[in-house]
Amino acid sequence: MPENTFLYQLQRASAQEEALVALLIDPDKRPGKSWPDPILQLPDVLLVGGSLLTRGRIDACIRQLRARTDRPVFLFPGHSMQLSELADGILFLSLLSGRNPDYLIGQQVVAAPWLKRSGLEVLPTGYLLIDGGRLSSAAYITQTLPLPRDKPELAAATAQAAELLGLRLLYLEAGSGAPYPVPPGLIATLRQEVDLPLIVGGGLRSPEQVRAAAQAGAAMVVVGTAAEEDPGLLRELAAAARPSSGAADNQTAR
Ligand code: 1GP
Repeated sequence: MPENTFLYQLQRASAQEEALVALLIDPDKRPGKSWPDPILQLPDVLLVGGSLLTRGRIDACIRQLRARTDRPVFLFPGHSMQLSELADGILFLSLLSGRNPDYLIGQQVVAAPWLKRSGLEVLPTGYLLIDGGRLSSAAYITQTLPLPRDKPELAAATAQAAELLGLRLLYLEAGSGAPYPVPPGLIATLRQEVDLPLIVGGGLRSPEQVRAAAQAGAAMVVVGTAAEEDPGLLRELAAAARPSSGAADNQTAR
């Protein structure tokens, strides 16, 4: 695995108790230009996308981000309409927790010819919705059921299928703005059962929750809503994800 890939960074993070930090930028909610510049230096990667975009434009959002930060930008597409060659890479998601063929393979077929030519780093990712305490936009838009949060054996079987199918990452998603993030116990179970880096997002609002996810085995935590509401909070959340580098970040980001 070439060391300059983002997949390599995730694999390395997977072996540690610290986690990388992703800031999710939904162009509908808070466009690229409205983020304070120092905040955009904090995450290891910027994810751009959303379950449904009504106004925001991916290209315009990435251009705004590029002008203000050198952080890598990866697409986190809710749909094959959310592609852009301005990004560095893409989480190429297959919604394995659901049984909607369009999100398991249909959107991917539409996107594949473009992606093959794009030069983007493609990260084959099993996407698992986990019940976060309310109906999420992702579950509604895809018309799929999330995995129960108290049945880690179901999530583990799904994760093992992802690994055996050859996917390289798993994204455990409680849903944007979820009342409850993915339970640390469930993260820990998957960490034991599969040898894939785990991305964990949805409902992470406090340093304690972020720390618990990192300690349970997340290779990367994703923060969206909490930072949209209070961009300054990202500094604390990033320090909780990777305490050994938190102090340095605090100094550069002020
Ligand atoms: C959603 O995991 C992300 O896809 C982020 O969720 O907005 O709750 O941080 P939040």
